[in-house]
Amino acid sequence: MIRRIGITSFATAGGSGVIATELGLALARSGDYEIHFITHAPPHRLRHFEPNVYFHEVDTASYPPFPHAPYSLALASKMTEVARYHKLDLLHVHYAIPHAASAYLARQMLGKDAIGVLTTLHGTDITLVGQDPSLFPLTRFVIEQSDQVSAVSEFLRAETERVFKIERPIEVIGNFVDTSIFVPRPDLRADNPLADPGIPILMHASNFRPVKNIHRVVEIFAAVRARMPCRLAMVGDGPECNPAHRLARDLGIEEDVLFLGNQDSTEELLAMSDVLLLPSETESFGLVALEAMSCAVPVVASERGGLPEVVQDGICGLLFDPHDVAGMSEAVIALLKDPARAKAMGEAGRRIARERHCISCVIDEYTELYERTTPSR
Ligand code: GMT
Repeated sequence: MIRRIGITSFATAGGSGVIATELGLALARSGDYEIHFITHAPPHRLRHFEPNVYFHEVDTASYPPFPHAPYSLALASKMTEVARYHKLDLLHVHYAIPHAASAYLARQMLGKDAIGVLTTLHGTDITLVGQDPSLFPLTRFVIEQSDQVSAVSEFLRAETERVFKIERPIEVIGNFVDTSIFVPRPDLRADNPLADPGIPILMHASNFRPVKNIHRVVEIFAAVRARMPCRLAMVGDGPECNPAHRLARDLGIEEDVLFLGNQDSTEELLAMSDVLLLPSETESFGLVALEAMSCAVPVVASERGGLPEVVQDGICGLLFDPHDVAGMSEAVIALLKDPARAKAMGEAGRRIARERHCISCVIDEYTELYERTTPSR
């Protein structure tokens, strides 16, 4: 019997939206699921028509007395409507705030027809946003009220329990990567459009929020650039983009830093790079690190959060305190000067991605959780 799942996430390029969309697509392709994306815009990775996949756009009414358009309420209404008319079996919401709150409200509105709610915690919903005093009680409430809860790393589970004093069970289901799309590309490396032949590429990809420590990326690059020719490619956009631009100019390395903005083909860009830099203040999982590993690119990253669960230190990457610019730049220089070691690390990363973090490795964990997700009242 086909199961009908409503999936809500942010529709932007961030990791939680990517995981939500790719999971929905994989479930729909299995033939056992009908997927209804309920989001503010078409999900970023929903590029083609796929059978068994539907998109329901949330319309937000703006009206003069409202200080802000009430998106969370419009989302709850849409979830209720879609659940009723498409006979959904459950709602799977990604990122606690506001999605789990809207799902809670939808479940109440459905009354005797209530469906189960699975909430997947992704990171900043727990480590940053949810801890804002204005949202703390609501975040705790919706985690308690969801029928099932999952977190993307052991770190995030422990942090959720510690910060919110949560005692209910939280399943850990890590991020995954499509290892047939994120592949090593010797063809792109040989004829690299990002730099002249023989010039190594350092890459950073994120949403350029303060938590990503973007200034450290530029400083690490400046230290490496002072010792050898190389280029830095910055993929993505966000509030720290302009300050990073200024810093690159102030450090006199502007000409070697490419700010590429948001790009669709992360898989190609990562495959063109020699090292991925991810010195985040914290990172619940670090999907882009996994995507780089799948492309056989070594990772120099922060040792914080869930990153050590993904990037095995010394095996497929090197981990440091996120403010250790000297340590990270020396590590990058050592890797660039020792191609055999960089290659071995890249190959180890790809092996780990394939063995532990491929979609088929995690899809059963989600479907088992779906089977257990029935409304609690
Ligand atoms: O990294 C971001 O700020 C985006 C954020 C999101 O919600 O899209 O990413 C979080 O979720 C990803 C998918 O589970 C994780 O891989 C990222 O590590 C996590 N970001 C942080 O914890 C900072």
